[in-house]
Amino acid sequence: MKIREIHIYAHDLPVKNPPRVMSSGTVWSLDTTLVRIVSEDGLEGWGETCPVGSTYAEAYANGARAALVEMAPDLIGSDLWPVALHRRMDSLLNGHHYAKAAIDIAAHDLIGKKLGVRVADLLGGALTETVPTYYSTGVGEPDEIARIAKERLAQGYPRIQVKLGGRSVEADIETLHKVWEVIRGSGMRLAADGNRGWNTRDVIRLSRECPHIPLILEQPCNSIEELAVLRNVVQHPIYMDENGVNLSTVITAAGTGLVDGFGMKVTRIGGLHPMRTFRDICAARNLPHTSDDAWGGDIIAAACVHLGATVRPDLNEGAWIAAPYIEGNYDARNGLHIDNGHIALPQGPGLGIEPDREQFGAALASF
Ligand code: 0XW
Ligand code: MG
Repeated sequence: MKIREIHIYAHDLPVKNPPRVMSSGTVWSLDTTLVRIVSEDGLEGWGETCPVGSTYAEAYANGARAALVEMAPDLIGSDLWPVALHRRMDSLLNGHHYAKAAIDIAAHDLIGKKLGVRVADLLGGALTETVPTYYSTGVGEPDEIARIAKERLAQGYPRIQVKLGGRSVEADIETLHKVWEVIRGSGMRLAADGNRGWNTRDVIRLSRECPHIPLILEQPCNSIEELAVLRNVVQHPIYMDENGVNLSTVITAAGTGLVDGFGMKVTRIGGLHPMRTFRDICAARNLPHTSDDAWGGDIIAAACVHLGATVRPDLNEGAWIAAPYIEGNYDARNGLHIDNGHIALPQGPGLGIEPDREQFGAALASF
């Protein structure tokens, strides 16, 4: 199966009730990049990559598009099967996983359509038809975040991730205490996501002042070295998110016991093919993880949910999608939505999404 055409689109995704505040930056609207691949037999597959602003990860929208334009001419005629496709992409450009991921996702969509199977089945087989998700708050006032937590608990979310950092640690500690007051005893799991925004001093204090709260500390500090410092000092489990930039880092972090789990992004690690390996490494070491991305519409959401359906249930921390924070869908009929804290796995072949191409306007570049 070979690539005949590649088309690249840009699309604006305004944030519902803006802005969204994280320790790494504040965003009002997200600039997403879509990729449409046409195979030699005329089938189409869609991919997407959408960094959440330019300061969350080492990724930004124009960077994704520049990398795609760099690779695309030399991908025409390339094989769509993931091993060959990734070898080809790596021979054209070093790094830039978040751009390669859009091609990888489109290839999975296309192969699924060609074979008449869902992407979850290409990834090893769905273990569930309703994938758990979690709600991610912004950084906000303690009472407001506790109110949101209560509301999401009532809506059936099994897990909440509270964004913290970038302000006084006292406000973060107060927020966690107030959230715990409303979810205690409910079974709802709690992640305290610093998004790299704390120093080790503040994490140590936060952990000591929340001894009774069974939270996990997600990407508390900026570097792997700081995570290693915390490892021997704090009592709370530590998950790696932003530092998990490739499989090599994941192998080391899992193999040395540096972390207790991961928040993982499909595009950060290069797409569904490496994500599948990541999932299996985590299973081998009994490490829980999410199946997320930073942002994006129905295409990236479907990719996360298909992968999320294949994660061992006892390790599944959920597939996060941006649907609650954006208006509308790319596919009015099959677009993804959350019901009772879970997302129904799309049923059609490939990703199971038929995007309304009109929404994206003319392609920025076609090869
Ligand atoms: C909650 N997420 C998966 C989406 C946001 O953009 C950031 C991210 C995270 O966990 O850091
Ligand atoms: Mg995170």
